Amino acid sequence: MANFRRIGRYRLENSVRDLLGKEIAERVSLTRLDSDIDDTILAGIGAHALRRYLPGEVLHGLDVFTAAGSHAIVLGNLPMQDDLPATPVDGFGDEIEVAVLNAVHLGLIRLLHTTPFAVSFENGGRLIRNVVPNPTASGTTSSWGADSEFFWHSDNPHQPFGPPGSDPRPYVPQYLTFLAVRNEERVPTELAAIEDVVARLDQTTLDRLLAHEFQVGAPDSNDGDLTQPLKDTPILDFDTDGRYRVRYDRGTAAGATPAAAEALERWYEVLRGIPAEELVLEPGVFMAFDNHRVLHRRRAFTPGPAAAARWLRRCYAA
Ligand SMILES: O=C(O)CCC(=O)C(=O)O
Ligand SMILES: [Fe+2]
Repeated sequence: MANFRRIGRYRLENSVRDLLGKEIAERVSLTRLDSDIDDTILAGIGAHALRRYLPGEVLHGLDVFTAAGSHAIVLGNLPMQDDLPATPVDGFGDEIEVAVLNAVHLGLIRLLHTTPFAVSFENGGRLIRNVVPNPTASGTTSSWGADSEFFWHSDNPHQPFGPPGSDPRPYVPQYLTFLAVRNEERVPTELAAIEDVVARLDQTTLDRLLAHEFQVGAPDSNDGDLTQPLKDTPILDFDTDGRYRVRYDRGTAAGATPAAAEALERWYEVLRGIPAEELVLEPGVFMAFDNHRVLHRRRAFTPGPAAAARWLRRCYAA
């Protein structure tokens, strides 16, 4: 069967990585830059250096990503810091210590022509989510979990889709961006294109998933008392360009009618066999994907020693 997944992949030469790292480290060393207070300044520093050193082909790929409607973009071998702190397994660390990472990450979000944002009901309202094996989240299907599989899902699917050009915060985030810091466990982040799922559904199931007969709740990562489930909503619908988009989390989606529950069961069976991209995000890899048109998954894993455990940095963008 055809495969609809479109992922742009790029990797920097070591010489480019080193020039970029040197310039950004110099620029951020003069002041104390925090991702929650100084995000615009960090983005400016990062974007300037990236525009100066990235090859034209990579700049072009970033430039057209959102307009082209690709599912994801991956850029490897970005500069890291020599003086990386221990993995903040309890969720939060000193953001000032990772200013180089933040300048790279927020600079790339700017080159995508998107705006980074945080939501008040998750991650303590902080801009960057440390995706780490947090011992307090064990047994939960959360980006802080490890021992449970985090099955195919979209992030914050309990929110409605927003009209283009809105304040993104009350809506399903359109883009998820990640900068990988550590992944010695080599745990992949898997991506599946919504078109590949739809192509494998029978017509009855597809019609039912488009009906306003589902309830979709907030994931475990949300501060429970601050969010409400969305009711009488479809799992699938169409964006303003007529493309399918999806809102789903196995743990929080339920059918409100017997037919809807049955369709959700069929959908789950199809997802279990869906073709996917398995991306082991290594240190220095940036990845962004369209959370409206991509489902993602992370399987259960055994974390390495806490200080060097898997560590991705995630930021929503729209
Ligand atoms: O750990 C991963 O690879 C992805 C986790 C996840 O689902 C998320 O951060 O939204
Ligand atoms: Fe997620």
